[in-house]
Amino acid sequence: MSSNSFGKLFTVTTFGESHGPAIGCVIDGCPPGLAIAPEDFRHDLERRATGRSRHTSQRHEADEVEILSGVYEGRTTGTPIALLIRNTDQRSKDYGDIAATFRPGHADYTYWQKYGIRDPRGGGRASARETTMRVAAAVIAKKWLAEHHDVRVRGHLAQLGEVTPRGFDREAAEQNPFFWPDAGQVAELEDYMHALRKSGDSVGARVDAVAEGVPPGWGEPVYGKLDGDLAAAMMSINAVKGVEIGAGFAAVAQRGTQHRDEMHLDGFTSNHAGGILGGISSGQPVTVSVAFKPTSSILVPGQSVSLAGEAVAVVTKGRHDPCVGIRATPIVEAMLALVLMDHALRHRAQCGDVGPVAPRIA
Ligand code: EPS
Repeated sequence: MSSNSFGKLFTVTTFGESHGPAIGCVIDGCPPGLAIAPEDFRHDLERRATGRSRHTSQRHEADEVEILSGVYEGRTTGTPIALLIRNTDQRSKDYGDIAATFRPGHADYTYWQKYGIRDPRGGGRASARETTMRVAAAVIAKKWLAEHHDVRVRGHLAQLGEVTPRGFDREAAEQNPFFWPDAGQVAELEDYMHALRKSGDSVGARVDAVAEGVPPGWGEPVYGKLDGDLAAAMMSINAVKGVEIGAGFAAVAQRGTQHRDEMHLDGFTSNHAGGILGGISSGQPVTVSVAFKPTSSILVPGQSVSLAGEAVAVVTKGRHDPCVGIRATPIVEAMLALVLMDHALRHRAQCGDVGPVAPRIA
């Protein structure tokens, strides 16, 4: 069974390939009565889109959302919500060479080994184009979480190659094409990306996201841990090679006296746990950090093999991202919102009768 669905009570199934006629998703389990309109999707889809800055792939899609079902007179009805976005700017000829070989570092080889067939145009379903529908589905989740729990999800680019922010201003992150939290470094990043593009190479990135307002109790311990589902959700994003919750790998060198978040009636003294203890939200901000590998589609020749089993040097031309992490902030936010939405419904289903439990410290 091929798994293209995500979530247990708020389920999202995405479909479509990068150069097919359209991409889409079906959301099942959305509570009724939520006001949703096509224009609600515009902001986040624009934040994710290619072709909006010179630092990303120059593919330019309108990304107009068609709501095909599940919404009546502007409100969700509780029935499946189907969203569709038509592809309008495919350039399949760019992938002619790729059909006969495998880009090192890309999913070309593994898709071929698994299915014995692949749609090479635009990387088929392995293309980052697929993330468009995750962002669209999360628009609904973000809205419901904000209206019912005052939960807000925000992310930023925390590292670009070897460059890290000198300062931190979350509002600044929304004012530049990098989602970078230090306005004073944007020019430096632009120079960095200019040099990278000229080199024909690519670079990795780190994206951090936080969900504020998450009440304690979300997450199902042992095999339904909130952090376990968050890690799986982030690993499902194209090019992700690592996920940290809270202190993450820094916890290795911490002492218990440092890592534990001591508790007082007015709150915790720190948040090394990233808002999750024992797989269940603590009421602190839920924090996640995601590592993106450098894009595989690059102009620098790489050693590979052809479908015919010959040694070849692969050079990938066309429209690609020198760093997929630059547009990944809204995608990481989306997966964080989708996991929280699913667990909010799961917690309500099982523990909806459990009111606030004293003492409540965060
Ligand atoms: C992308 C769509 C892709 C690329 C890019 C991002 O279009 P295509 O499938 O035609 O290549 O422009 O994919 C990559 C990450 C890359 O470097 O090739 C998207 O919609 O995010």
